[in-house]
Amino acid sequence: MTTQTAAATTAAATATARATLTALTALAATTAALVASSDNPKSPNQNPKSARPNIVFIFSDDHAYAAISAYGDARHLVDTPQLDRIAKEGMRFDRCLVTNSICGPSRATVITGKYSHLNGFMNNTNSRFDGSQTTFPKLLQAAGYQTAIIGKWHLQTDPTGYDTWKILPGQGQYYNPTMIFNGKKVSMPGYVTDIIADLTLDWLKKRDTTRPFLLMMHNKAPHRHWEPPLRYLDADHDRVYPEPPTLMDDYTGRGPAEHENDMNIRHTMTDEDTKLAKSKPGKGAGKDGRLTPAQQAEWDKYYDPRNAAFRAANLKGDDLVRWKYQRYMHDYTATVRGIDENVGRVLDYLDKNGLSDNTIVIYSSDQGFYTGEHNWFDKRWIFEESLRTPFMARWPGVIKPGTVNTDIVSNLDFAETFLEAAGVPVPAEMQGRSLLPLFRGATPPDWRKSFYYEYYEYPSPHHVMPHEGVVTDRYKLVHFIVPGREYYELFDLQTDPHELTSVYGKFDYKTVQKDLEAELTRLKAAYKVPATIPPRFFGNKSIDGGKTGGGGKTGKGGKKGKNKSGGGDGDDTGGSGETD
Ligand code: SGN
Ligand code: CA
Repeated sequence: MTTQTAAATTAAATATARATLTALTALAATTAALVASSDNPKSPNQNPKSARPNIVFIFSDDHAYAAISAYGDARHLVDTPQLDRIAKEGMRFDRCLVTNSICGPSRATVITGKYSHLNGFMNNTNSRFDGSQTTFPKLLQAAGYQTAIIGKWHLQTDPTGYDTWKILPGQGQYYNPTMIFNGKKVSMPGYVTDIIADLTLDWLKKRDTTRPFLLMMHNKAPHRHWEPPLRYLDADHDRVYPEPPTLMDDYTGRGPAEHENDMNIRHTMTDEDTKLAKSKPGKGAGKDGRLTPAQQAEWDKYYDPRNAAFRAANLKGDDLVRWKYQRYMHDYTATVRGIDENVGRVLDYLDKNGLSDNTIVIYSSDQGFYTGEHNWFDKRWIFEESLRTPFMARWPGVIKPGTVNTDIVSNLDFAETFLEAAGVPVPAEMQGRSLLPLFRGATPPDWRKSFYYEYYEYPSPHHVMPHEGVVTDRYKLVHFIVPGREYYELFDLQTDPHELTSVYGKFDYKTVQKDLEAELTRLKAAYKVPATIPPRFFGNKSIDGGKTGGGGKTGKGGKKGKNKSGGGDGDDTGGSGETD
């Protein structure tokens, strides 16, 4: 069910693209070692057409598709002209589903091409990435690619498979962050998204122009606490953002999981989130208090009068929720503006230096995110806003500009896609499938029609009950798996697009339910999901009375804990990790 916006790819264009790609793939596969030296050194920035493509993989943290204008959300939260360039000049995927909707697990899936239960990174709490396993950057590196990751990493152990790694420890900080450059701690003045782009451009300028490259530019933004570039504080001119229809959701029609969550605007959102919190004594405002006095003054100039007006209004109940939603959207979209501008700088560099033709550019996020739908922020759920992540790809000559794909694709497919594009064989243990045929506009007839999802981290942060499920183009079967509290929900997205009423057990859905239950069983066997989920997958001690030996936090969301590797978002970490 692939839809092409422009009246379908012409046969000629497809044939040309296919022929080019077949030639490319064959060449790269057979002459991997030779290709590097066969690149034309006289044309340093223009990889010859015969060379393997470069890959610029831009990733953000918690970027909702609703906050990319190319995705056309009815609220039109923000204009993202630079990100939209990728969709306009390439392909927008409308149903890119993540395997496990939180950060570390998503990133581990992306680099291994495997589900969490096999790559060993099940949650952000007690998982540590085993860097000795096979990853696509390692395979590209072995095949002669230069490999670099710049920005957020969040897999606790040091990156492997990258010639250059310049990462943020843990979650990283927005202002004047600490970074780790190939193992060395460095203090970086400035705003995190700008810094990541500066380092990315710097790497591009200094790279070895005789070899193809994999460059992963991984933003921290727009992660909580949504701290904006100061230049964008007033960018929306106090716009009143339209509310999502489910802002006041009371979870009627659904089970205990939706009622018990701790990620809602009404109760969970803190004064740090809304910027009502006071500056830290001796430090600046914001979660990490790292603003300089001059930056602090800019922050105060924007927030102080607005916070005073808010306090004077003494809002309560739904009015208070509405105000918090407005502040959230202001801050969230301002951080997105920072991403958009900086992605534009990188695209411009590629264009101006003759690199665009032979470079695959990907934009995606580690997962989707709630921008007020169901009264939520955060992610984790199998429900649409967190399950679906933005995914746009540009590859001139292969991807037809302005196309849209609605097949079920996944972050499970990224590794396989990059490997095939580079002509590197995809290891049999990888569980996804290369998207190259979809890039060419020719979805194979046996492309997946159903998708398996798993989520484990519980109870903290955010108290979202672990669940697994199966998703098709129309239905979603959810199985909540907290030991002793298991239950199912079933949603029909055609009649209930906002997933408000479970029809599990309803007579009319008897056959659908039976089929989906069988499909869930089939997918779990195919993907080698353990028959019983080991308690350590949940990551927290409290779920099984302390037997899991999790390294992290207990209790409800928002409370922070530290693990041995020196947790926290601060610069006190000795390694690459932290608990959340
Ligand atoms: C922190 C956030 C949570 C968020 C997790 C995981 N709290 O714990 O809101 O769900 O990170 O995010 S905060 O108060 O520290 O911001 S993830 O993107 O890394 O999965
Ligand atoms: Ca994330």
